Amino acid sequence: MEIASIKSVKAREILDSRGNPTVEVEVVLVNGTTGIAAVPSGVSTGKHEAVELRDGDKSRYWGLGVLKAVEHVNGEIASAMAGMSALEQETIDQRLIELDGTANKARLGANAILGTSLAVAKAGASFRGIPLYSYLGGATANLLPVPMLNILNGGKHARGSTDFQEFMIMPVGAANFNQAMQISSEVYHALHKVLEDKRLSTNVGDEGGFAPRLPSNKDALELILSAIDMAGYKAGQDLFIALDPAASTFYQGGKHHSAHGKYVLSQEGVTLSSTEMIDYYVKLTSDYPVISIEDGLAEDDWAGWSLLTAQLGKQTHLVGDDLYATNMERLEKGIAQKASNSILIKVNQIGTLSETLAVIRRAQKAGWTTIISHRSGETEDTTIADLAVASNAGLIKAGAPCRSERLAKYNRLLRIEEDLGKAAQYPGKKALYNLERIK
Ligand code: 2PG
Ligand code: MG
Repeated sequence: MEIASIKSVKAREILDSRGNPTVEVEVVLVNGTTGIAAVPSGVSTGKHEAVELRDGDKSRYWGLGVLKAVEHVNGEIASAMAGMSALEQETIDQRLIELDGTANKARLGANAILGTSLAVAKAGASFRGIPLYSYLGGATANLLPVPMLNILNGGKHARGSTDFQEFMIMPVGAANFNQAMQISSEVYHALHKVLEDKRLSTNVGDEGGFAPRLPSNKDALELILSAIDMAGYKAGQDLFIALDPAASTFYQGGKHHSAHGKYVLSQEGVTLSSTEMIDYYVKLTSDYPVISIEDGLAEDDWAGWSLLTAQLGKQTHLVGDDLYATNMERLEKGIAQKASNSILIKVNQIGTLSETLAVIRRAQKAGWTTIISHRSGETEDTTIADLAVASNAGLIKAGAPCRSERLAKYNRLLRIEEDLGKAAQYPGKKALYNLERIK
């Protein structure tokens, strides 16, 4: 047997940042090299995502246990992987897909499959004696991403706050990633002060951003502008604002005929049609330095997405998250219908590293931008930081500069920047290269 062959694969149930069970996988090669990876988990999950297998046994963890997925790794998956080379990621991932045999990884569980896929990649990198980002991206992987930091949480991540799920800052004016984190942390702490001064809550939501009770999304934007100003920066120059309304979470009815569905902003007390929702964004982007809107419309409102892109696509990133679910077929449909100009990438939406990389490459080929993303339920695993550099994505979203499961990713990027030394590049505004107002 080759020394890079897989000797054993073992999974265990660990807990994520919300205290819910998730899968961790450990791969050991014949020469003793190991790779370990933990799987993230979302709460505003799209319906087109690969299936996260949960036990449903109400006597444990309110039904959220992952012992079945763990069993699948320790049994079927471990047997299939034994003897395969850890250096052939695509062959490994293909084998996992075939073994599962379903279109959405429902049989073995996308959590079981992804944990294995990522752990094999880490073992491979470690076998080669190089960092994961260069193992996956080669010598040209030197682009640090512009971080998109979710400093104000609402929606399903902080009930009682805003209707929109995420309000992010993008420090495009920084000279490098290190400075990007400094600016972001300063603005985050200025926001804390702004909230305190207004006697608003400084408690945080699932992704470490503040979660004050606010009457409207505009109030959140005003607070962030005040914070940017207080920290001594210029909005629209040093920092842009990005939104993830996660519109599928407030979209109601008309499932198959999106034209009949409604967007219900309950905090604001308004109900909007798809076209009215688009008008809302047109107004918002003209009133505020909002450069990016993720999931502005619902996951099956294809007609609305094309309309939104026709109206705002030259000046604003329109990012499909639930819309594409990191799925190649859905991405192809989006490219054909000009449904957006950017895609959010989440490894657990699709379930293997190779499929994720293929989706990133396809989107880049179409001239779109790609944002590597965490989930609201995270662990100390930092794979997505390496993935962002490996794929030259240029953008990452990993939550607020608060809570260690979020900082783990940003801190990993600080180390990568140091490791790359002079070769490291920070794109700044160029990360938004496909927008006319940036050129
Ligand atoms: C999103 C994500 C991450 P969740 O909607 O983009 O911020 O949330 O992981 O809960 O789906
Ligand atoms: Mg989203």
